[in-house]
Amino acid sequence: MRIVHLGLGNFFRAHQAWYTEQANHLGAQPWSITGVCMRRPHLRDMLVQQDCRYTLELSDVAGRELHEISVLDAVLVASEEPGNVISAIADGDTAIVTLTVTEKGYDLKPDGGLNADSPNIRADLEHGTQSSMVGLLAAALKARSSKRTPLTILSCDNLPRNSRQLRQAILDFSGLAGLGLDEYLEDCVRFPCSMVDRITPSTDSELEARVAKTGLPPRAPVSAEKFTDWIIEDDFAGPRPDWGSVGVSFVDDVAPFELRKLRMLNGPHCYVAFAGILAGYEFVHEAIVDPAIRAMTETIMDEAMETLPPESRVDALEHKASLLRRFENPFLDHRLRQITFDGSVKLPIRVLPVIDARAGMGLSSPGCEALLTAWRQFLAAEIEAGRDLHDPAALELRQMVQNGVAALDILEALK
Ligand code: CS2
Repeated sequence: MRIVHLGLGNFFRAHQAWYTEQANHLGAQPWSITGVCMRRPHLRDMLVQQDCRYTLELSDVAGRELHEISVLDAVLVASEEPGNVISAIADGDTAIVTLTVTEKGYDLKPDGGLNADSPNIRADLEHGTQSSMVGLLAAALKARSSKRTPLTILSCDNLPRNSRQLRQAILDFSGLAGLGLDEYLEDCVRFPCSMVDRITPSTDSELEARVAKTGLPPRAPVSAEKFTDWIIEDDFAGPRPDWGSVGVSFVDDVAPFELRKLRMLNGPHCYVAFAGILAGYEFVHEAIVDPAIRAMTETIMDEAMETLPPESRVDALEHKASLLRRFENPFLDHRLRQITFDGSVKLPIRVLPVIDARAGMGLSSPGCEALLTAWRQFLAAEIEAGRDLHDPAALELRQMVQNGVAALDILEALK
């Protein structure tokens, strides 16, 4: 059986590919994964030179170890060959489509539903192309719908109700493009939500040099922490790899886990990144041992914790300690700058709901406010230094920061 994965970034290669490889080692039925790079061919060009294999380095505070991953059977590039991606998804051997295309890859409106004004979506609707992820999936589902074969579509991005939001975006697209997918989706396609967790830095030359010394596949290695977690809503349309035997949890409701992750890990992570860069650090493990940054990070975690449903708070203190230990991992070269990207998309998901929930409880949120201030200061410093703002709203951000607009008002204006 096969999975088609959209978004062949480092996170997928450290997380879902690793789980599937482990499940294959247990025997039973082997699964393969066809990986899809959404835009650039560079990764495909490197991976095909080593038979789609690559090296994964895992680390914790005790050190590093290397693994070879061989679960990919092919790599496609959506921007060059959308037809082949559509055929791979439409193929009867494909039972699951997984995705890691980052928050902005979903082209959602801030309050949910498809953003039909986004340039890629507009282009796909006007010209019948498949330049957006939603347009590509809709075309593949259309191709598959004639045989009405069941399919599971599993989002692995840091979005609340990730697969459910994707389903709505596809339905919206189908309505606007007149594809008539509603009945097929209702009857045959399941969209389980999932919570994914494994800190995965971008590849750097030091990692490449470490791997080059071994006999393992040298190109495009990935590093990640040993810690990993994957919680999936138990709602599949057909078969799945034996992920349950290698640590994946299947649950009725992912929401408490996803809330805890977004609010206690991802929100504070953003603070460590903005404040850390402003203080002159390069890596997460350096910034988190700075006493002032650590104290404020803990405050943000505590504020987040108080907004969680009771079932997610049971082991919250232990959870917080474990998050801080993960941030301290000295063998993981996780650059702060990587986390600063796309702040205008991340903060409304990771931080604003905490501020709103606390306001509803009559509580103030000094930690979250410090986080937003750090973001605003970071943006101002980047503009001052003449650097690119890695953010889909870069133009608007630049203008508002230069006009002295406060962080909360910036986020409000971007809604
Ligand atoms: C990070 C995440 O870059 C970021 O925004 O907060 O990628 C984080 O490392 C992962 O979600 C951890 O699972």
